[in-house]
Amino acid sequence: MPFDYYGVEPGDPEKLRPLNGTPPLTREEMTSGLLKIRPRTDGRLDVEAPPYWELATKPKRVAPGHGACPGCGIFPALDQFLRGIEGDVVVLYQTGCAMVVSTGYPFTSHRVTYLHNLFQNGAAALSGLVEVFHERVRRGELPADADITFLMVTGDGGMDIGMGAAIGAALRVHGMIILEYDNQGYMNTGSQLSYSTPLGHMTSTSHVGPGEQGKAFHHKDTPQIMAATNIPYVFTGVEGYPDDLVAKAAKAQWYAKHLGTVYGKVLITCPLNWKVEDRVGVEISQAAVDSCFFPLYEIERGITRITYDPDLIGRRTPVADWLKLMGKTKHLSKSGNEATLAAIEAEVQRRWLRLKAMNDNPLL
Ligand SMILES: Cc1ncc(C[n+]2csc(CCOP(=O)(O)OP(=O)(O)O)c2C)c(N)n1
Ligand code: SF4
Repeated sequence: MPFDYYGVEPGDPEKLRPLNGTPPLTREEMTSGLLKIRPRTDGRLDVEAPPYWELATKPKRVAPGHGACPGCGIFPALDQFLRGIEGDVVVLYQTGCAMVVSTGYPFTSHRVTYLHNLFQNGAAALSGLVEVFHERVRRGELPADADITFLMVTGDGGMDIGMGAAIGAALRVHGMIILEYDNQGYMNTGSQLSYSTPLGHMTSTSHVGPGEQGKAFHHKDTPQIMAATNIPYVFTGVEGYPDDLVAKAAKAQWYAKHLGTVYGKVLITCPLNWKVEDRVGVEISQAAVDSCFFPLYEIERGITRITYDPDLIGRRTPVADWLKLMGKTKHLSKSGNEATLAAIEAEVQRRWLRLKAMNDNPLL
């Protein structure tokens, strides 16, 4: 009898069927030909992308009809990102809402090759797959023109528990993209705090009441952690600014294919646990950017560039305006919480000024 773990069921491939009758996508269907990348003399890239609406005809790699809550920001943001990626994609999802709601056997929402892995070692597993792929091409076991982009999708909790594996993949320079959707908590298991939950935010493990005012310490700066591994490309994005996200996806694909690991963090809205209406996700993500809580920028071959500067276009808003939009942070506008609000504002401004300095100085 072949060795296997107790309780593993192989499943019946005959039973596995796509949601809504949406069949797997072909490489041709996933290639728009509308995105142009040109390497510059300084080694960085120029991207020529059409307006976002022109990419609307590109089919969705994740079929509609999955079980995410109404208004969940994960799949709109993921869809925007994937519209900037051309051709064949293999995706690995770490455990979390995105995986759970899209893979209820015998259904699948994934119209491309999909893997699920243990929560904490997705980056290790996918980096192994990347190497297997290149080795099999080298041996002639796969066609010489086989061309696949490898993408790992993870929540912010996955980037806590899987941080070591993600840094390991980055240090080994595997050609793959790690895309973190940040909903500021471990939502699939009941909205526990993650290290990306900001100061003062309410979660099921950072309460609001007489003895506690939400999370007691600031959120970790994951893009800066990943940038410190010297990977060729790091970026941030939100659903509310799709042209920015698509251009970054195109760069991410080029770097993952030619130079090594890419990391991107996309802030998304979780209506259920942020206690907001289903329809306000875009507005909230834009407010997070305009208040400089979540700046849009990239670090390309070590050079930081702010890709959207609300100060320069007169759109800068107070952080308090963003916090007022969410049930989980409404308490911060009430009397008694002034010190926490001031601490959030001070930290947002400190990180923003540091980013501006990095934008202005290629040595930083
Ligand atoms: C090693 C391990 N620890 C804990 C869990 C339980 N667990 C499953 S999903 C999840 C939270 C995931 O959070 P995140 O990555 O932020 O994704 P989200 O649910 O917010 O989409 C946890 C703790 C697990 N599956 N494996
Ligand atoms: S709990 Fe939040 S992140 Fe998870 S599916 Fe619902 S809205 Fe999306």
